[in-house]
Formats: sequence, C-alpha cells, structure tokens
Amino acid sequence: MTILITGATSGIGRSSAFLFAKNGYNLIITGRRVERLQTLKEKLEKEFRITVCTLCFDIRNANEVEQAINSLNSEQKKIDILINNAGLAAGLSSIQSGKINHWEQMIDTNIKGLLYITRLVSNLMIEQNSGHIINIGSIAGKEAYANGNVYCATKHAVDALNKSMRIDLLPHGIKVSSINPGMVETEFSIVRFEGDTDRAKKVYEGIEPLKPDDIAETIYWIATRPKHVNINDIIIMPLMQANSTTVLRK
Ligand code: NDP
Ligand code: 8X3
Repeated sequence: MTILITGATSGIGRSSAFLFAKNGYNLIITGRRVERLQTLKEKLEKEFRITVCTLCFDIRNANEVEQAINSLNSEQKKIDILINNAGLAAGLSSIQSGKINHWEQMIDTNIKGLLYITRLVSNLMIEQNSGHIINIGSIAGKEAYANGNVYCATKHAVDALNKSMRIDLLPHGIKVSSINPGMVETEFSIVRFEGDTDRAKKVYEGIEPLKPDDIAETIYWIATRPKHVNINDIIIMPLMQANSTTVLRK
C-alpha cells in the first residue's frame, strides 16, 4: 500500500508518516523543507522496512505540484491514500485589519494547493478504480471565531470540497473522508504568529491540547475501515475545548 502525505515535515503529517510506516505502508512525503524530508526518509526507511519517496515542492504552485506528481514512476503512481494535510493559518486579525499577503497565503495553500494535488492524484486513483482521500479540515471549518475570518473560510471551503469530491468520485470507487481537529500542539501557532514562540505557547497554556499522534491514530483508523465502510467526517477536540471558543484553562 502507498500513501501520499502532504506537509509531512512537521506536526500531524509527520506523525502520520511514522504511524503508516510502522504499519508497513510505503510513503510519498511532501513539503518545502528539503532537509527535513531527507532526514525523515532516512529515519523511516531505517526503522521500518518500507520505501519512502520525497517530493519537495510548494503546494501553492500548480506547475511544481504537477512536475512532482509526474516525476513518480508507474509503481509510485499507484497511490492508495492521499492525505491532504499541508496547510496553515497566517495571522489572527479582524477583517478590517487583516494582511492581504496572509489571506493569499492561506487561500493559496489550504484551498488552491489542496485542489491542485487532488485533481492529479484523483485521476491516478480513477485509473485504478480505488483510492481514499482524507482531507484535514479543522473545527475552524465548522464554526467561525473572532479574527479567524479567512482561515475559517479556507477550512469551510475544505469542508465543502470534502462533501463535493465524495459525490464526484463516487462512481470511481474512491472514498473521501475528513477529519476536523480542535487545538493540536504542532508548529501551527508558531507559523500563525510568524515565529513568535511565546505567543504560540500561550495558545495551549493551561489546557491539554491534542497531540499530532492523536490525529495520526484517527487518520489511521479512518484509512483501515472495511472496504464497504467510509467515514465521511470526524470532529475531534481536546477534552478541555468544547468548541472553537469555549476553552477551560486551569
Ligand atoms: P504544522 O505547521 O506543524 O505543519 C504544516 C505542514 O504543512 C508542514 O509540513 C509544512 O511543510 C506544510 N506546508 C505548509 N505550507 C506549505 C506549502 N506552501 N507547500 C507545501 N507544504 C506546505 O501544522 P499542523 O500539523 O498543525 O497542520 C497540518 C494541518 O492540520 C493543516 O492543514 C492545519 O490547518 C490543520 N489543523 C491544525 C490544527 C492545529 O491546531 N494544529 C487544528 C486543525 C487543523 P513545509 O513548511 O516544509 O512546506
Ligand atoms: C486549527 C484550530 O482553533 O486554531 O485549525 O483554528 S484553530
């Protein structure tokens, strides 16, 4: 079995790479940080008896995405599972003070990047009349919260795409699922606050956030249901977070 994980250099994607490797899947891992991809490949291939292919590209660039997928050999193109995970939030500002470059970064990565790779990989899956696409949405794709505007909009778009790609791919035997997490402690908040680690730490202060492994385990469970079962959608939250905005801090 082969799984392609976008954004495997960190957080949820990296944890998922470990879990699927441990369970004998061959991996195609992507991201922009080439050294991290190479280190991860070496570690996974050494620890588990699997093969890992690295594809270094910026998912916002449709040509780079196409070149990367075209560079796979015919065996690697037999992708069983695509995890659409690469994504980010940039900033946390009101609509009237948001930065346009933040908006573009989020829209280009979370929506357009997901579309570019899904279009290419779904066509490969159609050729084999099977496959599974697992989209990483967010609680921000189910609810809006103050100053989350454009990030919430991109994740609402992922929610809509998850539903509509399931319809389009139904005749081709392709499963489509999504998982929508609340707070997971990864590099997410460091990226959102542009390297301000103190501010990022405060997001998780006084709570026990989800760990990337919690999400990886849930993705793995979704991916390993019997052939006739599809998990459409899961919302997964830390115990101390009731919804986007109601958080119990100790
Ligand atoms: P991380 O910042 O730890 O990981 C994000 C990954 O996405 C990295 O591997 C990064 O790789 C990749 N990525 C980002 N931008 C690009 C790009 N332009 N091209 C290619 N790859 C890119 O965050 P998480 O693990 O938390 O995030 C993973 C997903 O989970 C995201 O879609 C996020 O929205 C979602 N999510 C996160 C939650 C959280 O609280 N952490 C909660 C709900 C959903 P590189 O930098 O090497 O390119
Ligand atoms: C990440 C979770 O609540 O920071 O998608 O938007 S949240």
